[in-house]
Amino acid sequence: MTHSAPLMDAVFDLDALLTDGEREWRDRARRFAEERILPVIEEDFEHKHFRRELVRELGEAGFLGMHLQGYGCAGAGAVAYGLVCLELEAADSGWRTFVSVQGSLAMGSILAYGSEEQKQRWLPGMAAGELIGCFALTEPQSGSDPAAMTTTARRDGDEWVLDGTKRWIGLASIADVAIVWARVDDPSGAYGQGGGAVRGFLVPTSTPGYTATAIDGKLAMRASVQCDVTLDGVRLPADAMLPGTSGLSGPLGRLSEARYGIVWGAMGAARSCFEAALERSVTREVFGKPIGAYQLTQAKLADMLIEVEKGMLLALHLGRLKERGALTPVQISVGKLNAVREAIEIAHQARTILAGDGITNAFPVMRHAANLEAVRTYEGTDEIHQLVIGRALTGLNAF
Ligand code: TGC
Ligand code: FAD
Repeated sequence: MTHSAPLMDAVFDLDALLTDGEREWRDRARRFAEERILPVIEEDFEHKHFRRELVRELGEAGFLGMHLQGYGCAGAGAVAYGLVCLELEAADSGWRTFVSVQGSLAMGSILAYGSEEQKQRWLPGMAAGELIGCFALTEPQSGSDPAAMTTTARRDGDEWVLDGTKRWIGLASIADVAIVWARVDDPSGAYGQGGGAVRGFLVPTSTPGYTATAIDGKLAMRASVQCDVTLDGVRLPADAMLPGTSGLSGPLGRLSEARYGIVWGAMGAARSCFEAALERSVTREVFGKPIGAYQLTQAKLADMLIEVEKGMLLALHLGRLKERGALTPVQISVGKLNAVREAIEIAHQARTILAGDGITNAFPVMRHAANLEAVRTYEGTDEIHQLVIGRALTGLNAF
């Protein structure tokens, strides 16, 4: 499966649009994926195993919070971060998700909204991979509509008391700290408009009343961990609240960061599927010829290549906008929707070329296809992003 990447690079010459530093980040992530993830991923996916020992190695490689400034983070640009997401997701979406949850959602929340003390306490260890963070927004009855959340934070003297349930929280059972989003129960209004503002809280997971249970029975993202979380009278000191944000714009702002990573990452999964299909098309003979010699196969390969390369060019364009501080949430919705939708189509087309063997784990394609169903749903479903784009086009809110 090696000849296709140079072929693709040659078609659009994406390399020429990158800096030396960006290529170095990409090559480092590609090596990490090839040496540390790919040799074990089929086994981990089969046995539902999250390989925790890789977390420190990801930290040593500089990938955790790599796009953040200070506190042990590398301060890399948006394109370099995107390329790392792409290379990790080319191995498995679960590892790109790890980097997204840890770096963009958890560390990103602390850096953007935390006090200096909170940043010093958590960020260096998280950048090094010594500490793990999670981001708890979704609830059993509020996924697409986080405004419907019912988790509360009640002020009791000098303390906060958190009660509620969260669902689908990545890494929650292995995390050291959870960023929990809750509605403040404080009629005085001292902690946000009308006393019902959504605020973020730093919850050390050793706090009594915090319970995380891994969700079993997943047929996607099997090499990563997502949990149900119960918050039962979780008592926290007054300074557990993130001081720098009040309202839903706090968590939604961090989602924008993670969604940006998916714009690149999904193209990694797509590239992996394309490479597997291309390789097979020149080695598998049917009716006396390689299947790649048939026009129908070539049409599929051509369409796959076009969408991978278009997706990467869009990701690069969004990355350059982000580096200029000009990237908008609507543009991110366009990128996320397109990247995941096309990656799913590419995975399905690749599977048809691989045919019978394509349903086995001798190829990565079914694993990517399954993972991409989760990626399609989290960080805003297709429908949510269509509605974001539709609202921007028409000025009419259809949620
Ligand atoms: P609305 O209530 O009108 O707005 C609330 C405030 O938020 C602001 N805002 C944003 N800010 C930054 N980035 C964005 N993408 C933003 N979207 C909205 C908005 O301007 C407003 O600010 P302010 O100051 O006026 O209060 O909400 P809305 O109508 O804009 O949004 C509705 C909707 C449906 C788009 C939003 O609720 C949404 O995106 N829902 C999807 C929920 C979701 O994606 N959850 C993901 C949970 S985390 C996760 O899945 C992790 S997966 C693992 C991984 O990432 O790998
Ligand atoms: P629902 O909101 O119940 O949606 C059901 C269907 O209705 C969808 O098709 C949706 O598009 C559609 N729909 C909803 N509203 C409308 C509308 N107005 N118009 C038309 N259609 C609509 N969350 C976290 O907080 N932290 C995490 O770390 C995290 N990681 C995750 C990892 C995985 C693997 C998964 C699967 C999920 C994760 N999530 C996480 C949760 C994820 O963000 C939610 O699953 C997602 O936001 C969708 O919510 P839901 O599943 O409750 O679907």
